[in-house]
Parts: sequence; structure tokens; C-alpha cells
Amino acid sequence: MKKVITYGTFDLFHHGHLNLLKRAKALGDYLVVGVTTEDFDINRGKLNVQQPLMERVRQVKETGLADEIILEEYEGQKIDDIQKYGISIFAIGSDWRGAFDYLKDYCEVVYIDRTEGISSTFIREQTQMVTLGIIGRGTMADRLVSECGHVCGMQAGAVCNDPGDSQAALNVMEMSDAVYILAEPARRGRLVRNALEKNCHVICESPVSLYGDETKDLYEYAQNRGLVLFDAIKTAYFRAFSRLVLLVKGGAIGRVKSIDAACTSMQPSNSWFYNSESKGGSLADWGPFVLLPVFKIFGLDYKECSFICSMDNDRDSDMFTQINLLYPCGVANLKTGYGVKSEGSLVVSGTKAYIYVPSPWWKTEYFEIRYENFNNNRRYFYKIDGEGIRYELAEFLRLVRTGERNFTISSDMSQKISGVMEKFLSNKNKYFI
Ligand code: C2G
Repeated sequence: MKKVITYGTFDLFHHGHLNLLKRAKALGDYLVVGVTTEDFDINRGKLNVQQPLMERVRQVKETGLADEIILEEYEGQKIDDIQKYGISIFAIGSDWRGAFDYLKDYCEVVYIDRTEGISSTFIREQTQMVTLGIIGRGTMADRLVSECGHVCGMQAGAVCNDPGDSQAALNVMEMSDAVYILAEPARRGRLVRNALEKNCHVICESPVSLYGDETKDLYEYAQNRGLVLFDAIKTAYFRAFSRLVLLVKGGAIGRVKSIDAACTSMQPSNSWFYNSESKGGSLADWGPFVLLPVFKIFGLDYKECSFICSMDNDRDSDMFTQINLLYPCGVANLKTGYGVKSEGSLVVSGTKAYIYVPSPWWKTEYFEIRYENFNNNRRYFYKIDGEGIRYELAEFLRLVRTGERNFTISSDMSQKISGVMEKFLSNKNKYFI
């Protein structure tokens, strides 16, 4: 029996895929088809696959051409599979010509002419190209245009680099399907409302607003208009961070007793909004990041919240803030700083072990689970490409396209983040050093 193997994502299945499978099948008596997992695709930079894995597997199965379907999960798996399944021929489309010549040491390699004029990318882009307007300036705004280029189906649109110019901002909204709001904290709520009124989907840096009730209203308004309001704490969309949370929730370190996180830098990333009017400061800028692991792991129902902060009197904004959150079962000690440096690590302490994420933990690619017996320590690594913004953009685009509401940062969590900012501004439980 001559066994043939081929691999693919098979997203938005089309006749190019069908032709490939037919021709691969015709090369032998038995066809094994490897379908790529989400992790495998993200790892190789293929973001924005629209369909979940099992849907793509079902599509391949329905062709009736595959005698066996396996999952492609890791680099180098092809060699394993060729040996494991006794493969005689590896077949793949001619767009890969040369890429798999190394497999000739293990079996025959056949590049099948690719079907011209159709691709999953083409289908995605033709049906749902989303134009993303940018309202804001600074390093993040500069990076956004290039990061959009890595998210197929999304293109950067008009830019308003002065969020204070309301007409210019409205013009961008009118020309966009969605807008990314990078404004000073005090201005975000109004800009989000304006964008939603202009029927734009909104991705907004966190906090979405400085007041819990305002954030709640904005999410309800977006929901009622069938729009996406998306809280953009990019760490939440990194696979390392989401795996860390799953491990903790799965009991990998026992019961969690404390979470310690710090985010500091010498220079504000958006120094232009550090003043009392814009309500910018270290907490407004870094607070959502340090709150993220706490709200994900301990939940939203803390009992007490207190602040110890040091003010930059020239700017009338906080240059250093320690936030203490008390939960029924644990405590969070968080630090934010501009002009005050600290170790930017994340430590989640548990009754069996602790998780250590080295600085800059908010750009989490690597973390360890550390046990009493360090021989049992476990290490995890999930590569991040570029600035990491593409992952939040890809997730935002998925929600815009599918209309699904399974947010990584729920509206409740977003409200809670705004609520902490509101508490800080109200000077409740706030002490100065
Ligand atoms: N294909 C084709 N004609 C098209 C589109 C795709 O012949 N118009 C072929 C591709 O060359 C590939 C298969 O159909 O052999 C699946 O294509 P994709 O789903 O785009 O998968 P790809 O990203 O090429 O994944 O490790 C190798 C990968 O798994 C291949």
C-alpha cells in the first residue's frame, strides 16, 4: 500500500484545497491529512485563522478523500509522521516548492501545482476587510500601522494624532469600520462614545474610562448596537499569559495566596498626557497591566483596595503607586511607576509552588513553575512576534467578524479596572509618601 501524507490549515475550505487533496490522493492508495492546530499556526505567524480546528477537520473529512486525519502541532512533526505512518510520498502545494526538500531523506516529495486565483487569505480579505482608524499619538500609534500589516483582513486607515481635536477624531471615525483609541485617560470615555455613535467597533487602551459606571454604560451601548468594545491590555492576548492563568486555575501551584506584580519605566510611554487635566499617571498607564493577573486569578470581588503613592508635583500626577488588594483567600501587592524603577516581574505564590515571570513580565513569553525541589521546576516558552500588538488586533478582528462575545477581558473586568481608577481619583484609602 502506497501511503501519501499532506498538511494544511484548510481554513475557509475552498476548491484549491479540494484540488490539492484529490491530486494527493491520486498519488497513492491511502491519504493521511494533517490539519494544523491554532498553536501551530500562531507559532508560524499565521494569525487570523477564522475557523476553529475541529471545524477545519470536519471540512477535510467531508471531502471523503482523507483515509486518516491527524493534527499538525509542532515544528518537525512531519519527519515523525512519515516514519510513524510508513509514508511513501509527502505531497504539498507548489507554493511550498523547495521548503520540504529535506524530507527527501525520508520519502518521495511531490509539489502539486497550486490552484490559481483562490486562497483563504483572499476569501478573508474580500469578505471582511476591516479598516482601522487610529486616534492618538506616541510610540503605540506608530507601531500600530505596521502591526496591522500582520493581521490579514485588517488595514490601517486614517490617523488623528490629536485626540483633543474632536472634529479630526470624528472624521477618522466616519472613514473607519473600527478605531483604536490611544488618548489620555480623561478623554477616552467620550471618544469611545463618539466612535460607537458613528457605528465604529472600538479597541481602546485600558482603562476604557476612569469611572466604573461610565465603562458599564459604554459596554451596554456597544452591545445594543451590535458593536465590539474591546479593552486592549495586550498581555491578555499572549499565549504564555493565557496558559499561565489556565495552569494556575488548574491547581498547578495549589491554592494561590498572593500575587506580586510590578510595571515601571523611567520615562512615561505617553508623557504628553501626564498632567492633572488628562488624569494620566503611573497607575492610569500601568495599572490595568498589574490588575490583569489579579482579576484573572483571584476574580473581581476583592474586599479592600488601598493605595500608597508618590506624586510628581510638577505634573500633578502619580509617579509611583502601590496598590494592595485584599481578597477573602489572598492578597495582591502591585506597583506601578514612572521615574521609579523596580523589578518588573510577576510572582504568583501558591501552597504547592509559585510561578515566576521575569521582567518584563507584561510581555510574557516565558515563565517557570518553581517547586520546593527545584528538580521538579517546569519552564514554558511561547514566542511573541513583533511588538505583540498583532495578537490583540487579531482577536479584536475575530470578534468584529464573528459577532461572538467571548471576550478575553470581559466588560465586568473592564468595569472593575475603571473602578480601581475611580477609587484612586476619589482619594479613598490613599496614602502619600
Ligand atoms: N493550496 C493549493 N491551492 C490554493 C490554496 C492552497 O493548492 N489555491 C494548497 C496549499 O499549497 C497546501 C494546502 O492547499 O498544500 C493547504 O493550504 P493552506 O490551508 O493554506 O495550508 P498551508 O498554510 O499551506 O499549510 O506545514 C505545512 C503547512 O501545514 C501547510
